[in-house]
Amino acid sequence: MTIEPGHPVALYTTMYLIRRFEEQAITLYQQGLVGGSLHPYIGQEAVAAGVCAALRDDDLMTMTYRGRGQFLAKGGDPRGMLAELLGRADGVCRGKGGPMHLCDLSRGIIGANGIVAGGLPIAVGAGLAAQIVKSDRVAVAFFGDGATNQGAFHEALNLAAVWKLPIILSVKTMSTPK
Ligand SMILES: Cc1ncc(C[n+]2csc(CCOP(=O)(O)OP(=O)(O)O)c2C)c(N)n1
Repeated sequence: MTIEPGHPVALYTTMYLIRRFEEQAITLYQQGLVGGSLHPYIGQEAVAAGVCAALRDDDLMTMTYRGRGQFLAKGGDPRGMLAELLGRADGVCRGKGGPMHLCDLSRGIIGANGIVAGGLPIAVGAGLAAQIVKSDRVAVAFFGDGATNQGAFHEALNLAAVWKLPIILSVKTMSTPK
């Protein structure tokens, strides 16, 4: 039996994977094994699962430092991400990105960003590139409501609207454990 993306079982499986990964990540962080800061995605699993279920593999995505949920939902490798958190050479960014700067170009994950609103202009650039090469792929930017106070947020939305770019904006407004 094939379970299609978007099926409730597939969505729940993704949400469960994210929750369990984050719980383990918190444990590892508390043990001092994760470099930098760790911003949990617990409580927002459904957002990543739902949005990413509607994406194709070649659609592009940016997220924040709280981006591990989206990384998993877009098909990123849990083992590679875990190794990345631990700073290992077999991590998805060879251990140089850590928990806040994940990317996996093979899955269209063009980058998590430690700068609030930093992913929005990058997603707009990805949308512009898709438009220029006449691809029907889309670019998605995940961000928190704090990003709406940044100039980059307004500049990105303005350009996306004026140029009619294939951009999806996914903002979360709930508070999350820091
Ligand atoms: C440009 C910039 N200013 C300040 C910070 C420090 N900072 C880190 S997280 C954060 C709060 C962001 O809130 P929000 O965008 O709602 O996302 P959340 O952390 O709640 O997911 C701030 C101000 C930063 N990373 N980047």
